[in-house]
Amino acid sequence: MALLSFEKKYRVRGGTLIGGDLFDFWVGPFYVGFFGVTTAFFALLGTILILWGAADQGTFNPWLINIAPPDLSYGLGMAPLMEGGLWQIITICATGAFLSWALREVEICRKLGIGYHVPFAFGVAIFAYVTLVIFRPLLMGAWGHGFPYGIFSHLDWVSNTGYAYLHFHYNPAHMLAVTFFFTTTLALALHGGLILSAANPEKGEEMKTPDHEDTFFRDFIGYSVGTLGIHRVGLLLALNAGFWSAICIIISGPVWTKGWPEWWNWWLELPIWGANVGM
Ligand code: UQ2
Repeated sequence: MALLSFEKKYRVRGGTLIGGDLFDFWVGPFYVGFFGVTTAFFALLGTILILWGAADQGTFNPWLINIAPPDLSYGLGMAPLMEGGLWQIITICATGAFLSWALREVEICRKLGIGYHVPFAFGVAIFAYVTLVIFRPLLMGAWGHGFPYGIFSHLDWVSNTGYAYLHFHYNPAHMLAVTFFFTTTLALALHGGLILSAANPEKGEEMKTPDHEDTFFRDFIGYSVGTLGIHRVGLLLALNAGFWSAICIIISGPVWTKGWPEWWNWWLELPIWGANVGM
């Protein structure tokens, strides 16, 4: 079906989660919906507050703008606007915008009758963000544990947080997350390469089929995961990268307060070594 006639067929009312027909329309190519309105509201308000914070800070240099969370002494209370209060409201706006964006994806999925894989995947990214700026600060008793909104300032936060646990690469969940990130790039490189090798031939040559793709990997490693399977593998790898990132930071502080290298002492403390070995 041609794109235009397909869109005419699916661009019908229904499938909304809230608001009935109220915002059930398109603006140009974009579906609006109740959550399109709330996305726009939160994103606009959050952006304006960032610009306000930048003005107060005295720079509009995008590298240097820094919206810092409140001092730890404010605990889980509200802080004055220019002492972390802006960060608190911007965090509410960001979370509101991300959740609205995910729910707008859900409404579009419902209209089309397709699965919820995309909003679910985005939900894992939202989970990782909310873990950093809401769940972990809540568990540690102060909003000041959230990360600052700024390009260099958030890098400083990541570096400082890493050193606070001596060596973050010894965090086992961090190891899993990094491994999933790398494996995701491996899978996407294999998949992108394989598809282009078959489906994007030289001028004058004919496009090859999925059988060619399967056969390449059967010849190569004796196994093909299949054309549907590779997308399942890809989604699984990518979701695990985000998920274990959230786990690796939520356990740093709320569960483990010492250096991460020391966590591995459980290995030395196993009762299988000689009496003169281990701790
Ligand atoms: C494949 C296949 C595809 C693919 C790819 C493979 C025809 C078009 C990339 C090969 C992938 C395998 C063997 C699994 C890789 C697993 C990890 C963890 C990197 O067989 O089917 O479809 O794109």
